[in-house]
Amino acid sequence: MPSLKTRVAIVGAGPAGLLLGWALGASGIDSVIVERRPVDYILARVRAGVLEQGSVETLTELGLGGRLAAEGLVHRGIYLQFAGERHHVDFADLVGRTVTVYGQQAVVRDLITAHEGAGSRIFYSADDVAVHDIATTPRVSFTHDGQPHEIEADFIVGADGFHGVCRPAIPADALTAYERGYPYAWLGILADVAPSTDELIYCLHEDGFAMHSMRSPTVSRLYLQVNPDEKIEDWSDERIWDALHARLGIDGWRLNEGPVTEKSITPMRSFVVSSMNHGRLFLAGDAGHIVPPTGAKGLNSAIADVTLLADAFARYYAGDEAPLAGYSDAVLSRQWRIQQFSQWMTRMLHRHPGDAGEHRFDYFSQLGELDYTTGSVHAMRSLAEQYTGLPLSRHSLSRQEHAA
Ligand code: FAS
Ligand code: PHB
Repeated sequence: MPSLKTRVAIVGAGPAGLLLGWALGASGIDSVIVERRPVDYILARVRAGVLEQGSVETLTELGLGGRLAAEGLVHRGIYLQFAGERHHVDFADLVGRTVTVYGQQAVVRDLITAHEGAGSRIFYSADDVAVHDIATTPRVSFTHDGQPHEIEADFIVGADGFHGVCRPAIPADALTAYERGYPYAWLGILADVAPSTDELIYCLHEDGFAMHSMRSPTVSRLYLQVNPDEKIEDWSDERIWDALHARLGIDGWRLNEGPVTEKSITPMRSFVVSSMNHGRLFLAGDAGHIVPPTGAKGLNSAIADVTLLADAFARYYAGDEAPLAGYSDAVLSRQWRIQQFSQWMTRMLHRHPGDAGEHRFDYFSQLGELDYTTGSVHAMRSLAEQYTGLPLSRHSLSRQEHAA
């Protein structure tokens, strides 16, 4: 059986795994990535759309900012829309930070291009991937082109997403999972049409949530709240556009329609596992936590985990073991702030099933929350601080001394 040796064996070539491999390489730390899907499948996945300022800085510092700078759409803020009115929340004015619209698909494409240029060791289309002896002498076994392979490593990183094999390899008595489901899902479309807005619109309508995002000056990305048991084949393009017009339409504004090139329904969950480390196995990204996409935190959390983990490995090999030992605590501390923000945005902006008729207390309470949030500079500053990206550590949270 072909056997490989490396410092860090990474399972998963999504954004977390690819970025970790690249960041480790930048620190001179050898790694091997093992991915079950073919590379074309990974490049075709659509998913997230917004990068926090910190994520843009991380990618740029690692030499991955070329196309991002040329094609990324820098946004000063977002719109919150409710009760027929659209309110702009200007992050740049409020906290001096922006976000960049640059799809996860583009981030992954840039990473794969960089890895190919560097001759990185990435096994795509790997079958029967399994991890072994994660607390002692870690190994990853898999089949590639019909041949069995084994990687001996100092460490394994599970960047294999929510349905991967690494988290389940941690003994059940060493893990605690915290989970919350939501009684709705997102139907998302990509459409070949210029966006009808300059910045993202998050909208609470009596019929449900809707969002207008984008991927470029010629491609729109839009979402609708639907029931979690909906089937995408029951949603014709016409039915989708009708619902988007009904929910997003306001006086004096028009939603442009165009050919729908992709549509899918994504369930929603909040999930965190503790700990993010067992023995010589570490988890990063969706393998360790999931958020509903309303706060645009999934991809950004994965990038934040990798930033912490790559730095911890660099310090470990330089003789300082503390950051690696403290990785899980550092990630989980920040992740619970991310979970809270994502849950807050989700509950504020989605219609709650059962909250209907004249007794729709939740709906009017949400309108009150949105009215306060868009009417108070303090509330908007809190939203802006969280949406544009909380610092990696709590100690750097902004602390404005209260006026005496
Ligand atoms: P990923 O799931 O992206 O990558 C894991 C990789 O591991 C995959 O390539 C998988 O094939 C591989 N893998 C799995 N099992 C394996 C095994 N046994 N062996 C080897 N490889 C294995 N976030 C947002 O912020 N906004 C959004 O709008 C948004 N939309 C989303 C829509 C969908 C349908 C999904 C599923 C997620 C969405 N997310 C969104 C969240 C998403 O962007 C994730 O946060 C992001 O992909 C996390 O990256 P990774 O941790 O690398 O996990
Ligand atoms: C997207 O463009 O896909 C997107 C943007 C913001 C979100 C979720 C998804 O909160």
